[in-house]
Amino acid sequence: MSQATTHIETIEGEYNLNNYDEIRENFDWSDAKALLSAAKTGKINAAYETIDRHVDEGYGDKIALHYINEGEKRSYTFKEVKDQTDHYARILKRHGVTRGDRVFVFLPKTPECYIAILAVIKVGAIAGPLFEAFMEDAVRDRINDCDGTLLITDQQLVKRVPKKDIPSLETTLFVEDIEKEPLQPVDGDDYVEWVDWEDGLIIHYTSGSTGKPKGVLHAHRAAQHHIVTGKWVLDIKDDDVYWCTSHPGWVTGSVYGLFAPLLNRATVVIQGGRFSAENWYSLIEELGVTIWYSAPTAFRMLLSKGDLYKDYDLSSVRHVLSVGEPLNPEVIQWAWNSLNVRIHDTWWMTETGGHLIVNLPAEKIKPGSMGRSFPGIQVGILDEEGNELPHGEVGQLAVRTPWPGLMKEIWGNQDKFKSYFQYKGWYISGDLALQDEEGYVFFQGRNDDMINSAGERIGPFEVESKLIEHTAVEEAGVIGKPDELRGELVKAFITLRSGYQESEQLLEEIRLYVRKNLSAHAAPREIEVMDELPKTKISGKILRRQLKALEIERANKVKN
Ligand code: 6R9
Repeated sequence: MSQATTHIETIEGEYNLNNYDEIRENFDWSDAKALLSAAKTGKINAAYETIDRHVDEGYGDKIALHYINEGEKRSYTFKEVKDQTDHYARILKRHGVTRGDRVFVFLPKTPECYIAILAVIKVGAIAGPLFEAFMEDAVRDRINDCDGTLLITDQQLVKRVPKKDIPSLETTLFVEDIEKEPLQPVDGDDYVEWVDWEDGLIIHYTSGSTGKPKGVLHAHRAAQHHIVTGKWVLDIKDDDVYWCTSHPGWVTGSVYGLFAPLLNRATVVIQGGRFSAENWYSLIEELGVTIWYSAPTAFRMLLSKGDLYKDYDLSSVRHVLSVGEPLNPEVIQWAWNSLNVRIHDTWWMTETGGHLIVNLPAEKIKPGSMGRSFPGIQVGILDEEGNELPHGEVGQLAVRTPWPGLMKEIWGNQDKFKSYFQYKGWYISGDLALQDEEGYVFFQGRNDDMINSAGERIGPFEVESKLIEHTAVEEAGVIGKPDELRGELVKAFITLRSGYQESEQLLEEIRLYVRKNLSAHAAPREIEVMDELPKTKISGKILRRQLKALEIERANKVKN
């Protein structure tokens, strides 16, 4: 058991005087709904709630977005974002986009990416944001799976869109062209399509341990979950400058990079370009970031830069959060000692649509734990029969259904959808965990073969499929190898076809093949050639668990 005994206690009254005991006690999801203006009407539009509403309520001049990328800096007020989303919406409508259509957005982390997503939602269509590093296969599989009809991209990324293999795709729009068109607001024009709470909002493709990525569809009702967790977990107040480092192609980037902060009228920072400790620290200093949401790998990268933080004034930061992978106590300790902040871990998944296990500001943090269930959420640790286990025992991490952010469906895959709900009244996460007497939950790993590298979900099957497409590869088994910086790194065990000789050059070629066709983050960092892969006797399936055990055994040998 990895239960930690040392606590960093609360910073009593430092910045947050909310009475969380009272909040936990009195919480009701109807309070979350009441935060939305749509609560008063039968219909909703999450894009309206996110942007237009604030303009209607008199905050049009407030800064909604700051964009910063290698010296380039732009800012947009809520009114400007509204006008821009109207502009995009007008063009989408001109191209015949209607309620329920799947419209993909394949753009780098720029204001146009955020605006495009919001415009799609505004006209009642379902937004399909794609991560900017995706290569041809990843793009094709996703758009094909849900028959996307329109794509918003740019002249660079379109090179990775194999249009001829995507029959449903009728229209491709380029931001360069959209931006060139004059903004022509027609008085009285309104592009907001009022939809039902159950209507589709956004579709995120995410990996599991088998098969291709699945399309997790969320409904507009999730806005209740977004707004209330933005208020209590992100702790957004009116003068906050909020920065989430994730791209909206990942669920953290859409829910907590876009919806939750803007629903709460925060000023949101969008940082373009790659990670660099210097750029990150200077961004915080320059824009006066107050709330910062990132991932353990990023924090570990900053930690590895030693005293660099001392060169910057980071005193604006008052609240820091983490998600996506286990947050090690060392990192919490580092942030506490060097940056003088606590890192608040949060646990949730693409499928859950919003935070479920959290550390509320000013509540006690137990390093090593992911926190406690959000008010209104009940966590259970279940055995293999679906019975609840006592405190301290490791089992399947489950959550009582339903809650507003919970996915609506897995696109075109009822069986997969049902597999999350095999025990009546519970959602099964696929994670293993234990819970202590105070309700703190301690992550113990995955219950399947899914890989988590730098907080990103990678399906071994997808990588294996790509590997065996290479002419030299006979068979492949892909696992997450424990790694200090990234949590896990993608490691492939392969056998070679006869006639091929192992060489550095060949392995590099295979690696680049996956990188070029699938994506950089899924490409194996290590490839090991074996004479034979371990397999089950009966079905001949590759035993990933055995490969993983081998790696863990090797790592332990090095340590001892
Ligand atoms: C939001 C997001 C979900 C999986 C999840 C778990 C892992 C997420 C974590 C964490 C340890 C945390 N995970 N948060 N593990 N501590 N605080 O990450 O969604 O990409 O769908 O990944 O990530 O294994 O099941 P997603």
